[in-house]
Amino acid sequence: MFEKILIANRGEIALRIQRACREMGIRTVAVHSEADADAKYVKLADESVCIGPAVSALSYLNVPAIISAAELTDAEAIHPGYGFLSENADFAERIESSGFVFIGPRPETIRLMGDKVSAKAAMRAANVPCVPGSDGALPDDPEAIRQMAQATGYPIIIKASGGGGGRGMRVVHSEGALLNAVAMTQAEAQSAFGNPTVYMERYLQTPRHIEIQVLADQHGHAVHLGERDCSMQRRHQKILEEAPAPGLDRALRDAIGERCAEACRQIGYRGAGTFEFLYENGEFFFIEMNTRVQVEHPVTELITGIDIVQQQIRIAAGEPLPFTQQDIIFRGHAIECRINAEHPYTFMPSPGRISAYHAPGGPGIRVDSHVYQNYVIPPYYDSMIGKLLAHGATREQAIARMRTALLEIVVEGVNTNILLHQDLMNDQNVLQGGTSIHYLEQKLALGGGN
Ligand code: MV4
Repeated sequence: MFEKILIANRGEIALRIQRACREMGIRTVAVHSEADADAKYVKLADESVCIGPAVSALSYLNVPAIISAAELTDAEAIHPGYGFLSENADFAERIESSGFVFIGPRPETIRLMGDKVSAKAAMRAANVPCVPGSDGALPDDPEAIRQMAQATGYPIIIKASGGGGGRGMRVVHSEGALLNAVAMTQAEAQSAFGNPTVYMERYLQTPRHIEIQVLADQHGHAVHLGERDCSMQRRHQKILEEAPAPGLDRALRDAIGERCAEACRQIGYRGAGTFEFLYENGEFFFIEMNTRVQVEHPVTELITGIDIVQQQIRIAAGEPLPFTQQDIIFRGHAIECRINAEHPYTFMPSPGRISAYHAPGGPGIRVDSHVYQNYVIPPYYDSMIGKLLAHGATREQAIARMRTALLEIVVEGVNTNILLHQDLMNDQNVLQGGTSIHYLEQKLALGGGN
């Protein structure tokens, strides 16, 4: 096992990784920007290195500075967390060519999944069900595009191969708008991603966003840890996640989960990963794969009892998975509320000093956060200041516990979305479960009430 890991991230996930390391007896190196120098999680690490000024491009995205910090501190492996450089194949490659271990998939796998056309092709080849469409890059011939759209059936969606996470997409409702939409998406893709390649899919109108968590070791073993329902989102920012997905048939979950695990074996996947699906009328359609640990991973940890970050580290160190699929038992229900420093209904970010802070507790409650009273939220990074999770024997119990925790939690001095979460935990449609990806935006457009 590694003796020392460098954590190339900040905030709650830097603390989360540090906790996993400490539990395993691994020393940690925190790298931080000038804006994060005084954060308690930085002081809590065994060593810390300032890697640049506040702006991310010069610090958390500064590859030479991070590799220098690993050399300086004699770290053996680098954990990238989520966001920042976590899905940057060049970063993973530079780490490995500098003699360190990247805690994540092989660079070629990151590259394969970063290109959405090649990701879909690989998944289709591995028998993972995909959204019907062009099955590859769109051709140049306008007539061929027209026929493809006709065969796919309107409405369709044009997506940039270099995009993902909601960037570079355009819905087309009829043939008259087709060729212009393709040209516009290509032009945007070229300027945003340096790659004009676009592809076509049937547009699903009211799907849910359900994702499958997987773990794969370097010895050909892979398992799935079930699904998470992440449909509650606004502008591609998830706000609440839960597992299991309400109303999803257990046999269907096992079947799609096993397809994902088998796909991992086929492509030689390594580490933790997430298969993103759209789910509509009882059918799963693969859209993208994420090759990092996700914000919402604790929801899965709560229902499986498996520490996903520890498993990432063990896999990177070459250990075999310590369990098989049959050993994985799903217990109860878990919900996560992302706590953001922002206005609950306008979503305007609200950085600044947290003047009063009280973390909730009690049975089934977990708080993943790096903040504390008098912590100053810097204005340079995203507005998530922590995650509040509730686990219960049933969905009803998890919700009741979450409702209680949302009444206990105190975060003063900045605006937060706690009120929105309180509202959601009393919303009849949320209580029923199974709302689509459009639910929150529709609810907010109606004025936020029930
Ligand atoms: C779609 C779709 C409907 N049909 N693809 C948005 C994020 C990116 N990962 C894929 N996205 C979508 N792809 C087809 N064929 C609807 C979305 C979508 C969405 C997906 C997941 C979560 C939130 C979303 C919000 C708007 C649109």
